[in-house]
Amino acid sequence: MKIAILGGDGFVGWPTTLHLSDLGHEVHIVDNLSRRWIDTELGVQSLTPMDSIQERCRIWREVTGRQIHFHLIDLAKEYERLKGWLAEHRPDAVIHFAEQRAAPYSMKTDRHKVYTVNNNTNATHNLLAALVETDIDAHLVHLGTMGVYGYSSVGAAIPEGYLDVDIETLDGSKAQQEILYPTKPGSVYHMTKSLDQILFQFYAQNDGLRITDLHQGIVWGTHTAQTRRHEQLINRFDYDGDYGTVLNRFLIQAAIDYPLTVHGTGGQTRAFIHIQDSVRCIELALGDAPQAGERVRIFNQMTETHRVRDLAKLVSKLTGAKIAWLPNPRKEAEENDLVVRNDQFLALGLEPTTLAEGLLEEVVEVAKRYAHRIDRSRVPAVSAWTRDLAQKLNRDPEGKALKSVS
Ligand code: NAD
Ligand code: USQ
Repeated sequence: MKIAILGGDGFVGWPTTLHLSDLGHEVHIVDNLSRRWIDTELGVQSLTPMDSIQERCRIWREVTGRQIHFHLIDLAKEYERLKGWLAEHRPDAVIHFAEQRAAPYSMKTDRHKVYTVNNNTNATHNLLAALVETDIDAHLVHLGTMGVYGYSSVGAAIPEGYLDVDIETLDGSKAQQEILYPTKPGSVYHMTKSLDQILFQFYAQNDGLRITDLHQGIVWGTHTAQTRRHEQLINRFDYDGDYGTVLNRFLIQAAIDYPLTVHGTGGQTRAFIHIQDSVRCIELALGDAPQAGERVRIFNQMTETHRVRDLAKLVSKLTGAKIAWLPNPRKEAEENDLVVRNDQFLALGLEPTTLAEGLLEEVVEVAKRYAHRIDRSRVPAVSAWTRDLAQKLNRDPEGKALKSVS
């Protein structure tokens, strides 16, 4: 297949690109490299040294003989170029990772909120409109988030996207409807993924676009089978307070002897998936495309759920790291249960990678190797969801005063 990977320079996009190229597909990365610019804005860098995208593609060709093509396009701002690119290349499938994906970054200031909404909703809508306009029948696979469901627990498992409801009609009988599971996003970033869902619903129904939306949990780990093949193929690894995600953060914190930054009681339960399983799920979703006219196919892309404090205790037991119990900068439930259905990927053959000690240790090893690249002052999460929370958040785990970086 000819596959366009939008956002293929990112943390999940790059290993997916390598995985699909390894399987023999013709792969084209389309990316505006905005994530690299955001590192510059924030004054941080990936824990792992990332080469330029062109150099990464050159190394892949040297190692495997396979070519990955790179195209610099801003999906949110360059509609005509995107349309022209699609018309010229006519991909069989499009995988859409190209959004601003950090909840804390999206909540930093009003400017960051505006950027995240403009970037994410325009990128998605431009893509949909361009697919219709160019009359390309590509399977669109989008990376969404478990966060659209809001982690609420009413004592029932979260289904895969849709909910059957009974509605009382005017004559008092019951009408049945299948609706999108009610969204309850917890950040501006998560809100953009909820908006994406509506855009997909409309274009599938109106134009027959074939769309799969993958509601993914928190991705952890760093290496995949392909990124291990050469040190210059190494994946991005975010550790900072905005882009670093909880389990990967705990693992690098343990590696540099930094107290594990648990927000609040650590009673938040979240869904997780290892990066190797994430790329495998995308392969599985590609092989199971909907027909034109079908509703959007929604999968929950996660393999297990964990409570934040349990992860901290696990990492502490494994490494001896101390745990810091910090005021939570986010407005979120202190404690929640989370039960999630993921039957569809299991039925397609996903064999979940769980929190095996070996893989946790692998991340700690990577972090130790590149520990000299870590700026400890960038570890704390300084982005607060409300003004009140910002006032409470004034000390980092090492006792230094915190300031919000804008
Ligand atoms: P990332 O930030 O590392 O990668 C996103 C890529 O998209 C970057 O290379 C960036 O330059 C590019 N991009 C952003 N806006 C663009 C635009 N307007 N035009 C062109 N390129 C643009 O993110 P990631 O961690 O690889 O996540 C990829 C996708 O998966 C995101 O949509 C995210 O919401 C979703 N997701 C990620 C996680 C996770 O834990 N990392 C979990 C669930 C879902
Ligand atoms: N947390 C801590 N300490 C930390 C960092 C986070 O206790 O140092 C807590 C947070 O308060 C939150 C939980 O851990 O309760 C998860 O935070 P996170 O930063 O790991 O994940 P989140 O902000 O939800 O976002 C990440 C990705 C996003 C993706 C989402 C999937 O950045 O792109 O959509 O995970 S999900 O969480 O399932 O919605």
